[in-house]
Amino acid sequence: MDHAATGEQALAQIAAAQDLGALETLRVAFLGKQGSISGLLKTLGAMSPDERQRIGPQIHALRESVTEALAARKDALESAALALRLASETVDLTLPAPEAPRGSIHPVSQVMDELAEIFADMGFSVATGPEIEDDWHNFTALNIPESHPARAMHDTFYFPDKDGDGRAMLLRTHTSPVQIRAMLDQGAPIRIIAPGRVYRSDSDATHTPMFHQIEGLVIDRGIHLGHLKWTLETFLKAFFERDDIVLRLRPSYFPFTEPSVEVDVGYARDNGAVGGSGDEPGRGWMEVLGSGMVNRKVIAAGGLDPDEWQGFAFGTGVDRLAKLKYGMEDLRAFFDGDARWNRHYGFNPNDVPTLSGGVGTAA
Ligand code: 2NM
Repeated sequence: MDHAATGEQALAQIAAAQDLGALETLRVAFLGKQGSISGLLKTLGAMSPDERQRIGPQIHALRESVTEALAARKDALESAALALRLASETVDLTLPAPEAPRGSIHPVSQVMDELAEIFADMGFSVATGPEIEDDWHNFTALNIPESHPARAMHDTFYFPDKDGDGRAMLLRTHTSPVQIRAMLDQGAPIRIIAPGRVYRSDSDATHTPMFHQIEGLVIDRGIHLGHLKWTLETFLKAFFERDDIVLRLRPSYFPFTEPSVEVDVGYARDNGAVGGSGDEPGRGWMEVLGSGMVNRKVIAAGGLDPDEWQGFAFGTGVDRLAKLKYGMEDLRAFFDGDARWNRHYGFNPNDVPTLSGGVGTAA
């Protein structure tokens, strides 16, 4: 057997291996358990001492040279791969900086983020629910009877078919069904805000068929109007970023609250500032929120005992809040997707609202 010839052939094959996979196949073929050189080593045991002394060193030398050749080829292949990668991943530091991102945050998204931040600080979490609802969650559970005008076809977008339980399906007209679902799913106590899209068949300068609402719900033992007033005052001061906010609470009516309270904020026209008493010239009251103590029937529909649990709720339009705070003219332009409007009123994506940094810092 000519081990020198075997060696030459092996070294040639190793030198010709084009990738690490081919090289590994060769290593196994030569040095693996069933490998040819491993086979040669096994023949040493059956040799006479003379033979072993003559042939043993040849086989060991063969193994040595093949091992070295494999390592050298592996090195070479790896360096070549690295060189290729470095060549393709060059960065030319003399080029100008890449352009900054051009997108901006829509004022509605910005205000929603501000609201979530403000209410999180008061211990509220954010709850969401389906935009396609049934009339039980959207109306019945909220003490809105069949005959109520809000149920009329011209306000509500209905689907043509009923669901499996025979309930009429619709696009939710407010986010209140989220609160009903929260009561049924979580039980009490509850502190949530429910922001999201709602739909009503209505369109003019101050109404769009889709708009954004935020509602809040607090349920606990012994909740009363004082908690409601403090919460809304604290929220409005944080949102408008001033301490001189004056609230006016007016008695009102909603089917889901009793008593119901409409909340106005005082404003001054001359300097555009919000605040002050609305009864002087140039000043007025601006309606910003609807609210009230949750009706006993609604608490019961939420699966809770109204003798044990009380609560307050409130609701307002996010788009309207954005308009008030950032001064847009026409609500319809909010959803036109006009890039010029978006650029003008949009917010810097890096300017995330935080309580510590100020929730309303304009871009
Ligand atoms: C408003 C005004 C007053 C309200 C009530 C509820 C619920 F589900 F807890 F009964 N959610 N939201 C509510 C109360 C909403 O919006 C103008």
